[in-house]
Amino acid sequence: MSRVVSLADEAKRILRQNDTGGFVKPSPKQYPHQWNWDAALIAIGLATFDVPRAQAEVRKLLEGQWRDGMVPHILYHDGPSDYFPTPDFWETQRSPNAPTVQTSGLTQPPVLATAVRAIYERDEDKDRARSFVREVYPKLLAWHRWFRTARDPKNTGLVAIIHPWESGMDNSTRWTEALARISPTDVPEYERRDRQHVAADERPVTGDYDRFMALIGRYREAAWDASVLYDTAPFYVQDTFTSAVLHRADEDLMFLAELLGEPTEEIGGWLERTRNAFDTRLWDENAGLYYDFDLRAGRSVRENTCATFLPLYAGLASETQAARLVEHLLNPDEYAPDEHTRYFLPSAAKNSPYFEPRRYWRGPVWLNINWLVIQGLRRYGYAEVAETVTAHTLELIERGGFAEYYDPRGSEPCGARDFSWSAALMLELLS
Ligand code: 2M8
Repeated sequence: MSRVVSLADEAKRILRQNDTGGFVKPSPKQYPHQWNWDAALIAIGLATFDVPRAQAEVRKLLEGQWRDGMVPHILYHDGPSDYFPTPDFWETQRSPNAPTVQTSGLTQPPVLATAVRAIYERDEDKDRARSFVREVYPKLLAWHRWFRTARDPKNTGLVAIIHPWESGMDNSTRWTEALARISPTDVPEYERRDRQHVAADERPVTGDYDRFMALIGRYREAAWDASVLYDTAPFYVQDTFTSAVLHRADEDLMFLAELLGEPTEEIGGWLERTRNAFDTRLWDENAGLYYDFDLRAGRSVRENTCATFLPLYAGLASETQAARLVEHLLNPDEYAPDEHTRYFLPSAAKNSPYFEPRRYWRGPVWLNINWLVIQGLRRYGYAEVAETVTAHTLELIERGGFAEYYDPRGSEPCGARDFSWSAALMLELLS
């Protein structure tokens, strides 16, 4: 059997194994519920061999949509498990917008419209494909509108996140300073469970985890009301990553709107405003990098992480900006392999004082990030670099299995194993 066929078979086995029948868990242990961007990325992979199953994954995620349009970050379809936070911890019933199924009170990077377009394009039965788009389109539009009202009420073109978990890159080095300003004194009582299945040095340190919980404590007191949180949330950051993912998803939403003959002016306005804001607020001409903007501190977060490459994926960089980003990517002091690291793409620059090669989002390689960056490099014509990152991605899987993340110094798997988005995105890469 060829190398590619056996990897693909193994990836499908993992997706089937993690399928509860209702949704696909991110991994057999550690993450037993449905997560927002995991579900979208998993659906992209499922669509390569089972379109109806991919559609079902999207429908299941949309069951959790809040009345104000937010699609939440965790859905507890089957009640509590050994995962913490438990469904009750969020106290989301305090909000009049919460849905019937129990969910978290946060959101996550909006890959969903991109996934719906991918499912549409893969589906050979175009009647079925179109009626699926017709069914979910109003829900996608409502979510994208929610981002603009709840997370960018001043209409800057950049959406903010109120918790590191909303970025999906929960423990990124770019949150270090913003988290340090949060007092961990009013931490709600809680018992951490994320180190039952994963080694402690691969998970966030206690001080950071306490702050994650302190933020949840504050937000549930505010009944998860976005207008209150705009003024009071201690963490409020215009995140390059989320805004870039949303911009790309707006492009895909525009495609879906045109397909259905729906109005497109509103989406066109979002696309334009975000494009301008990336240049004026996030691009740093001296550094040649995109930096997040911390609205509470009133300044840029000058941390170099893999998030800086997302404007390539979203088509937000000019040719010149793209060339400068690729210089950073190929610099061995930052991201490229050297005598210390072997694989693309460390999740934080290696020369950051906060870089840690094994700790969750502070240095390890994540395959969803590699996949997003590969799309971006291809979009800007850096085919050879994209090929190199692809080859590294496949080699990591061959050597380390379908892990949640990998130590870039070798190929040692870290975090959870049999990880669904790693399997799903490998299928997409090979297809
Ligand atoms: C990780 O996040 C959860 C909290 O949402 C956790 O650590 O408990 C992150 O990597 C996040 O991006 C991901 O969606 C989730 C499930 O894979 O795990």
